[in-house]
Amino acid sequence: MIEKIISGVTIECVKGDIAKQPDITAVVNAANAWLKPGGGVAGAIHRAAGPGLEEECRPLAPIKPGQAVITGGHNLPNRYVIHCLGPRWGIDKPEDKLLADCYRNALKLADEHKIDSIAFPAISTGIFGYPVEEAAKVALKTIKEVIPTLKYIKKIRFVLHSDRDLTVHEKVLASL
Ligand code: AR6
Repeated sequence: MIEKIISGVTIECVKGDIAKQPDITAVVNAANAWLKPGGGVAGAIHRAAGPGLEEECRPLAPIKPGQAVITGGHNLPNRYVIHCLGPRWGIDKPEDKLLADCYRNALKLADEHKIDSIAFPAISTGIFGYPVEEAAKVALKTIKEVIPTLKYIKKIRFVLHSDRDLTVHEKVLASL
């Protein structure tokens, strides 16, 4: 686990499960356009949240790549879920702009809801095929750019699923 403080906001990278972050107010879902339970992060979040989440999501769908929408956390230990649709590598272009939009829009939405802490998975780097190091650079660069505009968020956590993804994000964070 490493952390870095930028303009009073703590950014940290941990290995773990995005659905098991009880000390965080909002967790981010790497969603599909229809906001349905799927594999990976979306599967873990919907399983832990229960069917009420899918029900709340239905009228909000479909969403576009780069977009973010907010719901309650239902049976998750978190008050909110922010659902982002990442770009599919090689399909939704330009991938870097759309991925940056996810992080920017999620942080903006969280701050509008006076959320103090938010946890992100590595959006698009699983089923959507975005190379993890490229994705980590886009994610952390965008977060650094957005931080000066935030009023309420004090903690931003990356929850990585593998040792390799953790190492990549730690390296990019250290070089920020
Ligand atoms: N906690 C944290 N990270 C996880 C977890 C977890 N429980 N499970 C997987 N990861 P993905 P995407 C990592 O595929 O690429 C879904 O089916 C995973 O190893 O969840 O944006 C949706 O329905 C990878 O590094 O999201 C969409 O159709 C990262 O989280 C599609 O997949 C993202 O992997 C979205 O694809």
